[in-house]
Amino acid sequence: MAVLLSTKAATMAMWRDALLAVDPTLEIRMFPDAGEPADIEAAVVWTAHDMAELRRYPNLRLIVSMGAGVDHLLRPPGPPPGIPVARLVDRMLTTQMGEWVLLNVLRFHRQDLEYRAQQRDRVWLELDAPVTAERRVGILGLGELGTHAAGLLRGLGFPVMGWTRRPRQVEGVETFHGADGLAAMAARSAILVCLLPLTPETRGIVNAGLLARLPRGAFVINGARGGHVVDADLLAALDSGQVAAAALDVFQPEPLPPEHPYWSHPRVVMTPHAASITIPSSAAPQVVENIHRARAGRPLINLVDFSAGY
Ligand code: OXD
Repeated sequence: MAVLLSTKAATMAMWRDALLAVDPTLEIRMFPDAGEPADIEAAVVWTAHDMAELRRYPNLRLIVSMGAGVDHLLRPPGPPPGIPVARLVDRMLTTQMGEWVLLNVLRFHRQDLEYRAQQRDRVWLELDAPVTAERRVGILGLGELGTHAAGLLRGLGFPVMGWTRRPRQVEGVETFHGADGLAAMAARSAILVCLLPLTPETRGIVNAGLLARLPRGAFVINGARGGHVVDADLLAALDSGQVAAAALDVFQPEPLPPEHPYWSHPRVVMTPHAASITIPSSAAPQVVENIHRARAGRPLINLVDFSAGY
Protein backbone atom coordinates (compact mmCIF):
# COMPACT_ATOMS: atom_id res chain seq x y z
CA MET A 1 0.00 0.00 0.00
CA ALA A 2 1.19 3.56 -0.67
CA VAL A 3 0.93 7.11 0.61
CA LEU A 4 0.09 9.85 -1.89
CA LEU A 5 1.66 13.29 -1.36
CA SER A 6 0.32 16.36 -3.12
CA THR A 7 1.75 19.89 -2.86
CA LYS A 8 4.53 21.91 -4.57
CA ALA A 9 7.29 19.60 -5.94
CA ALA A 10 10.06 20.86 -3.63
CA THR A 11 7.89 20.56 -0.52
CA MET A 12 6.72 17.10 -1.61
CA ALA A 13 10.31 15.86 -1.61
CA MET A 14 10.77 17.21 1.92
CA TRP A 15 7.59 15.43 3.03
CA ARG A 16 8.74 12.18 1.39
CA ASP A 17 12.09 12.31 3.21
CA ALA A 18 10.46 13.23 6.52
CA LEU A 19 7.90 10.39 6.35
CA LEU A 20 10.57 7.88 5.35
CA ALA A 21 12.78 9.03 8.22
CA VAL A 22 9.98 7.99 10.60
CA ASP A 23 8.99 4.79 8.77
CA PRO A 24 11.39 3.66 6.01
CA THR A 25 8.98 0.91 4.97
CA LEU A 26 6.37 3.39 3.65
CA GLU A 27 5.88 3.53 -0.08
CA ILE A 28 5.50 7.16 -1.14
CA ARG A 29 3.97 8.35 -4.40
CA MET A 30 4.21 11.99 -5.44
CA PHE A 31 1.20 13.43 -7.26
CA PRO A 32 0.51 13.28 -10.18
CA ASP A 33 2.52 10.01 -10.26
CA ALA A 34 0.04 8.11 -8.13
CA GLY A 35 0.64 4.79 -9.89
CA GLU A 36 -2.03 2.13 -9.46
CA PRO A 37 -5.03 3.85 -7.77
CA ALA A 38 -5.84 0.74 -5.71
CA ASP A 39 -2.45 1.02 -3.94
CA ILE A 40 -3.20 4.37 -2.28
CA GLU A 41 -4.20 4.00 1.37
CA ALA A 42 -3.51 7.56 2.60
CA ALA A 43 -3.37 10.98 0.94
CA VAL A 44 -1.38 13.81 2.53
CA VAL A 45 -2.45 16.91 0.63
CA TRP A 46 -2.35 20.69 0.63
CA THR A 47 -4.66 23.38 -0.67
CA ALA A 48 -4.41 22.92 -4.43
CA HIS A 49 -5.42 19.26 -4.45
CA ASP A 50 -8.82 18.60 -6.01
CA MET A 51 -10.98 16.59 -3.62
CA ALA A 52 -12.85 15.05 -6.56
CA GLU A 53 -9.53 13.49 -7.64
CA LEU A 54 -9.33 11.57 -4.35
CA ARG A 55 -12.45 9.63 -5.34
CA ARG A 56 -10.20 7.66 -7.76
CA TYR A 57 -8.59 5.65 -4.96
CA PRO A 58 -10.83 2.75 -3.93
CA ASN A 59 -8.71 1.75 -0.90
CA LEU A 60 -8.15 5.23 0.53
CA ARG A 61 -8.70 5.19 4.29
CA LEU A 62 -7.19 8.46 5.49
CA ILE A 63 -6.71 12.04 4.26
CA VAL A 64 -4.27 14.32 6.08
CA SER A 65 -4.01 18.09 5.68
CA MET A 66 -0.44 19.38 5.40
CA GLY A 67 -1.41 22.26 7.68
CA ALA A 68 -3.54 23.17 10.67
CA GLY A 69 -6.39 24.38 8.45
CA VAL A 70 -8.73 22.01 6.64
CA ASP A 71 -11.16 24.38 4.93
CA HIS A 72 -9.57 23.46 1.57
CA LEU A 73 -10.44 19.80 2.18
CA LEU A 74 -13.99 20.38 3.33
CA ARG A 75 -15.19 22.77 0.64
CA PRO A 76 -17.37 21.17 -2.08
CA PRO A 77 -17.13 18.46 -3.21
CA GLY A 78 -15.41 17.62 0.11
CA PRO A 79 -13.53 14.42 0.91
CA PRO A 80 -14.84 11.12 -0.46
CA PRO A 81 -17.76 10.01 1.74
CA GLY A 82 -16.77 8.04 4.83
CA ILE A 83 -13.04 8.83 4.63
CA PRO A 84 -11.69 10.44 7.83
CA VAL A 85 -9.65 13.63 7.60
CA ALA A 86 -6.89 14.58 10.05
CA ARG A 87 -5.20 17.93 10.44
CA LEU A 88 -1.83 18.83 11.87
CA VAL A 89 -1.55 19.85 15.48
CA ASP A 90 2.10 20.71 15.56
CA ARG A 91 4.14 22.61 18.13
CA MET A 92 6.19 24.32 15.43
CA LEU A 93 3.09 25.60 13.61
CA THR A 94 1.70 26.92 16.88
CA THR A 95 5.01 28.52 17.87
CA GLN A 96 5.44 30.28 14.54
CA MET A 97 1.91 31.65 14.60
CA GLY A 98 2.46 32.90 18.14
CA GLU A 99 5.61 34.70 17.02
CA TRP A 100 3.83 36.28 14.06
CA VAL A 101 0.98 37.52 16.25
CA LEU A 102 3.45 38.93 18.78
CA LEU A 103 5.47 40.59 16.02
CA ASN A 104 2.41 42.44 14.77
CA VAL A 105 0.86 43.23 18.15
CA LEU A 106 4.18 44.76 19.21
CA ARG A 107 4.59 46.51 15.85
CA PHE A 108 1.30 48.33 16.35
CA HIS A 109 1.58 48.74 20.12
CA ARG A 110 5.09 50.22 19.87
CA GLN A 111 4.05 52.64 17.05
CA ASP A 112 6.49 51.04 14.63
CA LEU A 113 4.64 52.22 11.52
CA GLU A 114 4.86 55.80 12.79
CA TYR A 115 8.55 55.51 13.70
CA ARG A 116 9.39 53.97 10.31
CA ALA A 117 7.64 56.88 8.59
CA GLN A 118 9.53 59.33 10.81
CA GLN A 119 12.84 57.64 10.00
CA ARG A 120 12.06 57.88 6.29
CA ASP A 121 11.40 61.63 6.71
CA ARG A 122 14.32 62.17 9.17
CA VAL A 123 11.93 63.36 11.88
CA TRP A 124 13.22 63.16 15.50
CA LEU A 125 10.00 62.99 17.51
CA GLU A 126 9.18 60.97 20.59
CA LEU A 127 5.58 59.73 20.54
CA ASP A 128 3.50 59.11 23.68
CA ALA A 129 4.64 56.04 25.61
CA PRO A 130 2.29 53.08 25.00
CA VAL A 131 0.90 51.37 28.12
CA THR A 132 0.74 47.59 27.72
CA ALA A 133 -1.79 47.06 30.51
CA GLU A 134 -4.18 49.41 28.72
CA ARG A 135 -3.93 47.82 25.25
CA ARG A 136 -6.61 45.17 25.30
CA VAL A 137 -6.26 42.40 22.72
CA GLY A 138 -9.30 40.44 21.52
CA ILE A 139 -8.60 37.09 19.88
CA LEU A 140 -11.18 35.49 17.59
CA GLY A 141 -10.73 31.74 18.11
CA LEU A 142 -9.26 30.00 21.13
CA GLY A 143 -8.10 26.74 19.56
CA GLU A 144 -4.46 25.62 19.61
CA LEU A 145 -3.25 28.79 17.90
CA GLY A 146 -5.44 31.30 19.71
CA THR A 147 -4.80 29.84 23.15
CA HIS A 148 -1.05 29.85 22.58
CA ALA A 149 -1.06 33.43 21.30
CA ALA A 150 -3.19 34.47 24.27
CA GLY A 151 -0.61 32.99 26.67
CA LEU A 152 2.26 34.83 24.98
CA LEU A 153 0.41 38.14 25.07
CA ARG A 154 -0.57 37.68 28.70
CA GLY A 155 3.07 36.97 29.49
CA LEU A 156 3.95 40.39 28.11
CA GLY A 157 1.27 42.04 30.23
CA PHE A 158 -1.48 42.65 27.65
CA PRO A 159 -5.05 42.17 28.90
CA VAL A 160 -6.36 39.38 26.67
CA MET A 161 -9.91 38.49 25.67
CA GLY A 162 -11.02 35.62 23.49
CA TRP A 163 -14.13 34.78 21.47
CA THR A 164 -15.38 31.34 20.49
CA ARG A 165 -18.66 30.19 18.95
CA ARG A 166 -19.46 28.01 21.95
CA PRO A 167 -18.60 28.88 25.59
CA ARG A 168 -14.98 28.13 26.45
CA GLN A 169 -12.82 28.93 29.48
CA VAL A 170 -9.10 29.69 29.16
CA GLU A 171 -7.12 30.62 32.24
CA GLY A 172 -6.33 34.31 32.45
CA VAL A 173 -8.39 35.14 29.37
CA GLU A 174 -11.72 36.96 29.53
CA THR A 175 -13.90 34.85 27.26
CA PHE A 176 -16.95 35.66 25.13
CA HIS A 177 -19.14 33.57 22.86
CA GLY A 178 -22.01 33.86 20.42
CA ALA A 179 -23.15 36.93 18.51
CA ASP A 180 -23.63 39.13 21.58
CA GLY A 181 -20.25 38.12 22.94
CA LEU A 182 -18.63 39.00 19.63
CA ALA A 183 -20.03 42.52 19.68
CA ALA A 184 -19.10 42.96 23.36
CA MET A 185 -15.52 41.81 22.84
CA ALA A 186 -15.06 43.91 19.71
CA ALA A 187 -16.15 47.03 21.57
CA ARG A 188 -13.18 46.62 23.92
CA SER A 189 -10.53 45.31 21.48
CA ALA A 190 -7.79 47.83 20.81
CA ILE A 191 -6.22 45.05 18.76
CA LEU A 192 -8.37 42.36 17.12
CA VAL A 193 -6.57 39.14 16.14
CA CYS A 194 -8.29 36.53 13.95
CA LEU A 195 -7.14 32.92 14.42
CA LEU A 196 -10.44 31.18 13.68
CA PRO A 197 -10.97 28.16 11.48
CA LEU A 198 -12.75 29.12 8.26
CA THR A 199 -16.25 27.63 8.28
CA PRO A 200 -19.55 28.82 6.76
CA GLU A 201 -20.26 30.50 10.15
CA THR A 202 -16.96 32.39 10.34
CA ARG A 203 -16.62 33.39 6.68
CA GLY A 204 -16.74 37.20 6.45
CA ILE A 205 -16.79 37.63 10.24
CA VAL A 206 -14.47 40.64 10.01
CA ASN A 207 -16.98 42.83 8.22
CA ALA A 208 -18.24 46.43 8.36
CA GLY A 209 -20.50 45.65 11.33
CA LEU A 210 -17.72 44.16 13.44
CA LEU A 211 -15.16 46.77 12.42
CA ALA A 212 -17.57 49.57 13.36
CA ARG A 213 -17.80 48.14 16.89
CA LEU A 214 -14.05 48.34 17.50
CA PRO A 215 -12.79 51.38 19.40
CA ARG A 216 -11.78 54.01 16.85
CA GLY A 217 -8.17 53.58 15.77
CA ALA A 218 -8.04 49.85 16.60
CA PHE A 219 -5.72 47.44 14.81
CA VAL A 220 -6.68 44.26 12.94
CA ILE A 221 -4.43 41.21 12.59
CA ASN A 222 -5.47 38.23 10.45
CA GLY A 223 -3.39 35.06 10.49
CA ALA A 224 -6.29 32.68 9.81
CA ARG A 225 -7.80 32.72 6.31
CA GLY A 226 -8.47 35.47 3.79
CA GLY A 227 -12.14 34.46 3.74
CA HIS A 228 -12.63 35.76 7.29
CA VAL A 229 -12.22 39.35 6.14
CA VAL A 230 -14.52 41.34 3.86
CA ASP A 231 -11.74 43.20 2.08
CA ALA A 232 -13.85 46.13 0.89
CA ASP A 233 -15.05 46.69 4.47
CA LEU A 234 -11.54 46.56 5.91
CA LEU A 235 -10.22 48.95 3.27
CA ALA A 236 -13.07 51.38 3.99
CA ALA A 237 -12.37 51.18 7.73
CA LEU A 238 -8.65 51.80 7.12
CA ASP A 239 -9.37 54.75 4.87
CA SER A 240 -11.77 56.33 7.37
CA GLY A 241 -9.35 55.85 10.30
CA GLN A 242 -11.77 53.54 12.13
CA VAL A 243 -9.03 50.93 11.81
CA ALA A 244 -5.55 52.42 12.25
CA ALA A 245 -3.65 49.60 10.53
CA ALA A 246 -3.89 45.93 9.64
CA ALA A 247 -1.42 43.06 9.50
CA LEU A 248 -2.52 40.38 7.04
CA ASP A 249 -0.93 37.04 6.25
CA VAL A 250 -3.83 35.46 4.39
CA PHE A 251 -5.85 36.65 1.43
CA GLN A 252 -8.56 35.78 -0.98
CA PRO A 253 -7.40 34.76 -3.54
CA GLU A 254 -3.82 33.67 -2.95
CA PRO A 255 -1.46 34.74 -4.35
CA LEU A 256 -2.98 38.20 -3.99
CA PRO A 257 -3.26 39.79 -7.48
CA PRO A 258 -0.69 42.57 -8.05
CA GLU A 259 -3.40 45.19 -8.57
CA HIS A 260 -5.02 44.59 -5.16
CA PRO A 261 -5.10 47.76 -3.01
CA TYR A 262 -3.57 45.98 0.01
CA TRP A 263 -0.16 45.83 -1.69
CA SER A 264 0.34 49.57 -1.64
CA HIS A 265 -1.81 50.59 1.31
CA PRO A 266 0.35 52.58 3.74
CA ARG A 267 -1.51 51.11 6.72
CA VAL A 268 -1.38 47.46 5.67
CA VAL A 269 1.51 45.18 6.58
CA MET A 270 1.50 41.96 4.54
CA THR A 271 3.20 38.58 4.57
CA PRO A 272 2.52 35.95 1.84
CA HIS A 273 0.73 33.25 3.90
CA ALA A 274 4.02 32.71 5.69
CA ALA A 275 3.07 33.33 9.34
CA SER A 276 3.25 29.64 10.10
CA ILE A 277 4.80 27.19 7.64
CA THR A 278 4.65 23.43 8.10
CA ILE A 279 8.03 21.84 8.73
CA PRO A 280 7.60 18.28 7.41
CA SER A 281 10.18 16.76 9.79
CA SER A 282 8.20 18.14 12.74
CA ALA A 283 4.81 17.04 11.41
CA ALA A 284 5.80 13.61 10.03
CA PRO A 285 5.56 11.56 13.28
CA GLN A 286 1.86 12.32 13.79
CA VAL A 287 1.11 11.57 10.11
CA VAL A 288 2.90 8.22 10.27
CA GLU A 289 1.17 7.47 13.57
CA ASN A 290 -2.19 8.03 11.88
CA ILE A 291 -1.24 5.84 8.91
CA HIS A 292 -0.32 3.03 11.32
CA ARG A 293 -3.53 3.56 13.30
CA ALA A 294 -5.66 3.55 10.13
CA ARG A 295 -4.05 0.26 9.07
CA ALA A 296 -4.68 -1.30 12.46
CA GLY A 297 -8.24 0.08 12.68
CA ARG A 298 -7.32 2.05 15.82
CA PRO A 299 -8.80 5.51 16.63
CA LEU A 300 -7.10 8.31 14.68
CA ILE A 301 -5.56 11.43 16.20
CA ASN A 302 -6.25 15.09 15.31
CA LEU A 303 -9.41 14.11 13.48
CA VAL A 304 -11.54 16.79 11.86
CA ASP A 305 -15.08 17.13 13.17
CA PHE A 306 -17.05 17.53 9.92
CA SER A 307 -20.04 19.03 11.71
CA ALA A 308 -17.92 21.78 13.30
CA GLY A 309 -15.89 22.29 10.10
CA TYR A 310 -12.44 22.01 11.73
C1 OXD B 1 -2.23 26.05 7.92
C2 OXD B 1 -1.71 27.17 7.15
O1 OXD B 1 -3.43 25.77 7.84
O2 OXD B 1 -0.48 27.29 7.01
O3 OXD B 1 -1.45 25.40 8.62
O4 OXD B 1 -2.46 27.98 6.65
